[in-house]
Amino acid sequence: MSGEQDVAAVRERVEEALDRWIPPARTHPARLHEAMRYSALGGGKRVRPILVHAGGRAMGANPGRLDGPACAVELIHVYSLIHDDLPAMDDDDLRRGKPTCHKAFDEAMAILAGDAMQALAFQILATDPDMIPNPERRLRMTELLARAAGSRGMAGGQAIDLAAVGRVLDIAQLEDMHVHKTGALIRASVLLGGLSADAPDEGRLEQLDRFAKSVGLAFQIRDDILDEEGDTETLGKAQGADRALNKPTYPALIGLEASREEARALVERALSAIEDFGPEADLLRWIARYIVERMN
Ligand code: GRG
Repeated sequence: MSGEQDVAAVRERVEEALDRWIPPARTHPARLHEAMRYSALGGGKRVRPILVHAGGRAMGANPGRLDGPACAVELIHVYSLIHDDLPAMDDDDLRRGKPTCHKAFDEAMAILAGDAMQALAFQILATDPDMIPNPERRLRMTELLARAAGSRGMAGGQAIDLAAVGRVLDIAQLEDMHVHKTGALIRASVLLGGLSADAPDEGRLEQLDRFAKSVGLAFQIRDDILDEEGDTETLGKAQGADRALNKPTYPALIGLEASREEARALVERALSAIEDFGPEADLLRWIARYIVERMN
């Protein structure tokens, strides 16, 4: 099976699992369930669920145990996108190629859909009958996801981001923002996979964590590069560069070519963290490369 087919199969099983976990659109309260399904189903690259499956496979976990944690991280991610798109935050009209949740529904429903998704993520970790049954392990996984999503993780990263508006950040401050805002959930994804194995070796989990830290930052740098290229394409070179200077990004701070080089170097560092893993880590290797080469 090629990397693309492998990833397509993971996407499909996660999509089906999300469809089962999110209540049907016509069930009470229907409008909220519609909003949740609208935002969570049929879109997105599903990078975090793929990382759960890839991390789990690298540690020998049964794939059936991975769909629950994969859905849980994707729900946290989608909730963050819905809230990030609100007028109080980024005020975006489009997400995943369609109107944002608050545009398709309304602001109140978008807030509630995000809230309910966050709750559902933890409901899955607490109740999924297919996940690893060991209660201590499940508690550890729950704590891991809660910390990654919370004030010292993703939500904290968003607060750092909001505080940075209109200020000039140096590279260390920019990295600190990304480590929290996107890096924490990416790290948690790989580890939730690894923790789903029967008896995961702590040393190997540590290697997975080093892999995920580098991949998380590379993901963000690639995101900044894609933004910069998009801005330059749509606004023209001078305006694109102007706009980039107003928001803290890697290309704005160190330039496009140095950003590309940094993303490549981070992926190499990620790959070297797991170099003694066998072919069971090939999906992890594939997704690391995909993250720096992706075009959306
Ligand atoms: C509102 C608590 C709260 C947090 C928001 C992650 C985040 C924090 C906001 C997302 C805004 C954003 C554009 C961040 C840059 C990187 C990123 C997370 C992009 C979107 O993730 P992808 O590319 O999206 O994985 P898809 O749609 O493919 O899932």
